[in-house]
Amino acid sequence: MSKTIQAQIKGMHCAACSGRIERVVGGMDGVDEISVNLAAETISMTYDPETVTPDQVGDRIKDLGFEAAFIN
Ligand code: 9UX
Repeated sequence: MSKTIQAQIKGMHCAACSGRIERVVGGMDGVDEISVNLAAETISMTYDPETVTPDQVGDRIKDLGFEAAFIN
């Protein structure tokens, strides 16, 4: 059963940033869908909690140079 959550992203200021997050997170195992809202600096992500956790996604986002705070 997939879950959908949102995160606030710190440090995402242009379309290259959002594209990088979209591509890298979208390529992670267990991530079904990600959409990035550059203006709001948020992401919405649908994922399989048996395969990947928000913490793991947050770490990957951190590797890219951003901070992710999951909201729910
Ligand atoms: Mo844009 Mo993002 O010039 O790390 S790529 S702000």
